[in-house]
Amino acid sequence: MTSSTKDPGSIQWPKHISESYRLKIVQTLHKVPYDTRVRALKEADYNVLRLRSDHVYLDFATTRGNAGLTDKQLSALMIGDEAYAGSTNFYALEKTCRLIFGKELTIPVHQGRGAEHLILRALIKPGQRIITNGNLLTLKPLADTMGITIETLLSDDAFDSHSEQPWKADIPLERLKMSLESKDVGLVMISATLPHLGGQPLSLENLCECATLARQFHVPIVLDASMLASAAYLYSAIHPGKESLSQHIREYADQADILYLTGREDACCHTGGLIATNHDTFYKKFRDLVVLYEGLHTYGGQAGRDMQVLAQGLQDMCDPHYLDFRMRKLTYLARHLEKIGYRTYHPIALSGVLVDCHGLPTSLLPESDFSQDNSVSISSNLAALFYLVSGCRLRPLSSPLIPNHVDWLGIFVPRRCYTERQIDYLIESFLQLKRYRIAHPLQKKESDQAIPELIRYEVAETFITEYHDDFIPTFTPEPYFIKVVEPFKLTSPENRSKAIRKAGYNTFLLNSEDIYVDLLTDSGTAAMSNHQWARMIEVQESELGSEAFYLLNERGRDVLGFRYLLPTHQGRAAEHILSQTMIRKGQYVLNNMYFTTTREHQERAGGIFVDLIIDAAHDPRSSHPFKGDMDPQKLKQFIEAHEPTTIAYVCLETNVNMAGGQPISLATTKEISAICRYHHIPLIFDATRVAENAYLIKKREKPYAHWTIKQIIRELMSLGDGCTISAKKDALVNIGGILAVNDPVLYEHCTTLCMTFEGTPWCGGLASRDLAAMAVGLEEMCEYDYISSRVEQVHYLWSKVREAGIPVVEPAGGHAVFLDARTFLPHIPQEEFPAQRLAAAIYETSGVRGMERGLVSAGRDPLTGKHRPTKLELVRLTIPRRVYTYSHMDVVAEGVVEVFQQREHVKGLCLMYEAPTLRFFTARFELL
Ligand code: P61
Repeated sequence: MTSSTKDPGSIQWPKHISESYRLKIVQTLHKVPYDTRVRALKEADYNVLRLRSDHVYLDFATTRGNAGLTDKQLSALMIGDEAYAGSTNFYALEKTCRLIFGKELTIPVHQGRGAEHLILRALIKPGQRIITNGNLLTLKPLADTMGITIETLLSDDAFDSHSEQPWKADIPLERLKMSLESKDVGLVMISATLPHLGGQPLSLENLCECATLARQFHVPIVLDASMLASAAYLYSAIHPGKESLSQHIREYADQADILYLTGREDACCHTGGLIATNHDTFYKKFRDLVVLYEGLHTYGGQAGRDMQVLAQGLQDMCDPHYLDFRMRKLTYLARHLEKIGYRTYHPIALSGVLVDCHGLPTSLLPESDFSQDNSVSISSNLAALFYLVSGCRLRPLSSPLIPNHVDWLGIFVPRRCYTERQIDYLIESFLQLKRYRIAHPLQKKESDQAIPELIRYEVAETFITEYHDDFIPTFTPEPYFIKVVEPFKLTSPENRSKAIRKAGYNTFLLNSEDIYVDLLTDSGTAAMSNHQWARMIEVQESELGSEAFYLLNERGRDVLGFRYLLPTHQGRAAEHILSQTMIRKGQYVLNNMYFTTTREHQERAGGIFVDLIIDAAHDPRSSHPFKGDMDPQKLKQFIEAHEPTTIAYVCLETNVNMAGGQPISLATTKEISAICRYHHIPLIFDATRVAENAYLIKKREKPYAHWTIKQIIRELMSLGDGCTISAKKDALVNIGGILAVNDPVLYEHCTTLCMTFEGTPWCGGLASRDLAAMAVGLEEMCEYDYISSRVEQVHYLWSKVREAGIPVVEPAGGHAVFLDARTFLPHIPQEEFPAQRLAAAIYETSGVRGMERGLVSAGRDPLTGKHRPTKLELVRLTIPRRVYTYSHMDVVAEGVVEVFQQREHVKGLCLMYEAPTLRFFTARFELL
């Protein structure tokens, strides 16, 4: 853990491999009800490949063109140079091909089949043959149209799902030689992997030998490099050594006279492809043809932006960390399917998992012999059944890709798209599938149609015996899939030691590029949704009465119920305006615990901060379900002891942050509200985490179990006179705040201050697009599927560390897991800042960044100048919304456990520097 106690190089961490990226933009995902599925399948003529994608819940029919982009690819989309000729994006693509494949000459094409078309037109004469290792998906229909014969050479092993042979895409050399000797071979076209075999790879040795042979016969060798990174990755796994993934990619590419690819596989693009070569004669032929079929040789039928995205995607694909995770995920899927009785194809590669339909659990099929009944494959039937049961789409595989005697159902896992929980849903669906039986198998409608995507089926009578209700998985899959990711890396233990020392043992002072999983805060760190982005792009920018302001106003009023709304640039700005407007010097402000910025603004406005939270809140062990509640007795006593007029207002924070993300209850808040109303004391909410609070009310407060999240929020807010919100939390935006009140006079005063400190009252210092994102975020936070998956993810981490015996604040809160540093590090006295030390140690060990919430955060008493006493000495592991997955949570838990096991070696800190206000942000420490 620390450099002084353990050799950093000896740490084998993490054992879990999680995604090498965090989520940046998500796309909301809705389940498709059973009735819709029945209708949709019928409309699609029982061929799942004909289904509309919005009728599909999770789509595992293909890996092509549906990956999550990296953030750099997204920005590449924005720097499209759409010049007709000589676009800068073309030169970027050309440069990338030189760098990665060592090919000097590049021709862009619209996608892979555009490349195949040009290659065939340019290099094959009528009557000649092509030898391949069988990647026929797009090549076969093309060759058929052009009257060209294709000969597939593969060993028998390739179609044996039990054989563990690692190089099933290899061409048997003897057979290649014999074919070449027949003199009519025009091209050898070899694919680096075979997607219809789950992505089985070609070995570098076989490629070298094929290339040598082909050259002896003066036949060009063409490499389909669409999944070259995958092949090179699998090659490195079998030949571990010093060479990097990029070096292996280059070695494969060096063997090819011509290389081509679709950008829609390993490069994770949605369109685009290219041909690359070092041979001028080939290049000239392609250049002459590309203008005819694709576009000019410097854009080849792609928008400038798509060439830039492809260039970026090719660079991104050379990072092995993602492939490590992908391999692990596919292995996990295959192992689990086998465990529940399905036979899968071996070995596992990087396109997907194939289920062998000849080895299915017998219960699934009709009692009569399936193959005698009809000509439709079992996999096509099973795909239709699977869709009906789960809403998920899989791909039945058929000839000519695979021989007639095999029948596989492919689960093609899109890249960077689905989470492990969604894979779990898929596995669970396979389990559910066993409850069904096909009653009447599918029949082909037209006998002549051979293209799998276009075939139509019908059923004589009912397709399945009986439908059982939709199953409810025991876990919550995320209600969104991934659209854009932000890659990150785990730095070395040495780097982390250096970084934390340089940051003065303060996690606020670390650079984000040194962080692995960043749990510093849930503030402004959410992944926004496709809907938020769409609105952001749609709205017109204006600081005077923008449409986005009115949209925000309407949504804000709908969700919160207050009459007047002012946008502010973030939460503390709303607190500033409110405090300055409502507090007279010397007045009390009564709170349920404190939040740093809130208290600071109350005190700066001349207020006297008072904490009236229930006692249980100060006890990390207490499992009181509403530890955020203010104590009504304490409130009454306070009012009795002081005049109501001495109280500026009561401020109730929802899901109290410093108490551990603990909610307030509706029952107690009703009491507090009644007391306030009786004494004419305004009640103001800090509604920053009101949706999480509402979710916990729904779960923990019986009378509201059947209320919607929005109804609970409205009920809660109706008890007060206004609220401040940092929209960077529950409202799912990266910047923004809200001040909302009912009183028109108060609103007018706030408006004036808003104008002075923030911006016009129609923008609050924000861009109109930020208001639009907030408006959509306010709605999204009320969606039950979203908020439950969000809070349940927090609970998952909480349970995981708790089960490992680590002291945490009880019960689980809404936004973070709080470690009790006093119990974790009992040998460090509070004056030596155990929570600060623990946050630093967790970072040093695991790259996970948390935040101190103890003595340092509490600051000094303005009167005595001493540290403010605080019972809670916590480290907060705060989970950003929609950003991390369950796999990341596993890695975090593992890191914390690692520190726990070494805890007695951890020493305290001494404070070296502190700022006069909010010292925790910039304080510096040294090890004792
Ligand atoms: C956080 F270390 N919270 O939790 P602003 N009210 C509440 C908040 O949680 C909150 C604000 C008001 C942050 C950011 C942060 O000491 C710190 O939009 C309940 O950040 O201005 C912010 O909203 C203020 C972290 C703020 C801190 C202050 O991570």
